[in-house]
Amino acid sequence: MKSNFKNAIAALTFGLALSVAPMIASAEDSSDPIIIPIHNWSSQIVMSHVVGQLFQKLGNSVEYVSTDSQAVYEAVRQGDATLELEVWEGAFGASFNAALEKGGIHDAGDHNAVTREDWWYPLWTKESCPGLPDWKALNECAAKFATPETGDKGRFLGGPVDWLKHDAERVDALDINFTVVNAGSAAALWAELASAEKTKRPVVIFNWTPNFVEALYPGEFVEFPKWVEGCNKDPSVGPNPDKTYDCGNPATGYLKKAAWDGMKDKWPKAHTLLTKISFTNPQIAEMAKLVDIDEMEPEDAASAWLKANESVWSGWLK
Ligand code: TMO
Repeated sequence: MKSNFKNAIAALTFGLALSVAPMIASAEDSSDPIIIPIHNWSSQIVMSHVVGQLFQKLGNSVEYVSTDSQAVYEAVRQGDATLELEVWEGAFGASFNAALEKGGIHDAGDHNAVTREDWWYPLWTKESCPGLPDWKALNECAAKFATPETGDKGRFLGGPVDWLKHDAERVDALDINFTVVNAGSAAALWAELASAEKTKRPVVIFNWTPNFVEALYPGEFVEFPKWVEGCNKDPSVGPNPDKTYDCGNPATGYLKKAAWDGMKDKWPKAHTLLTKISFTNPQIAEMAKLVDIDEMEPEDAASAWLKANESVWSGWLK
């Protein structure tokens, strides 16, 4: 009786092994390169290389492609890029949602990180404009932020145009006495900050967290009317009944990963790894720091980060 039972189990196990084997064989990842899009801020570039190097540890090949940070959602939807590692709610939530609605892209899970992207000032700015962080103080102090370029209006130095596209609409909707000037690169924002620091000149620039900036410059975000769902679409939402964008960005935004729907079938192992990946605020700030303060090349920063943080990622490869 007992040995019959054992035989039955053995036969069952053998049968299972036979039927499972082809499934495992078909679950091999394609040898085609996984296309990883790279944008124009350091944490995203370093994180892309960190994850690319993890894919390589699985045996995958990867290719990095420089891509516009809004157009990338359409590229992922079409399978031209395989994934996106930093979907920031404030800057990209709308483009991501639009692509989700069209189909072909999916949410591959949240990072642990909580994000914020908005108008920001280094703390010395408050001495010239003590009503901050309330946004209404910007109007009282506009002249202190004026430059030859902006006349008697204050200057807000925004990021490159592919990040947040609606600063000018917000200025209009909230009737802020400021002009939006877009920086050509993230580096131009940091150069402005370093230059302002020399004479403690008041400045308002675009900034975000997690970032390396918090380790170098204490500062605060301007508090605009709180973000509410629909503020960017429905004029009746927010304090100005006639205009959209009359609110700040989310103060506790998400940071998501996204993937092309076809990734699950073409690179199943890499896709499983992608869904497990989750970075924290300090980890992402560190990735930015390696490039923006330590001046490492992104590839080298990624290798150094992986070497110093094996306990973070080793479990994800199992
Ligand atoms: C998209 N960014 C993180 C620079 O705000």
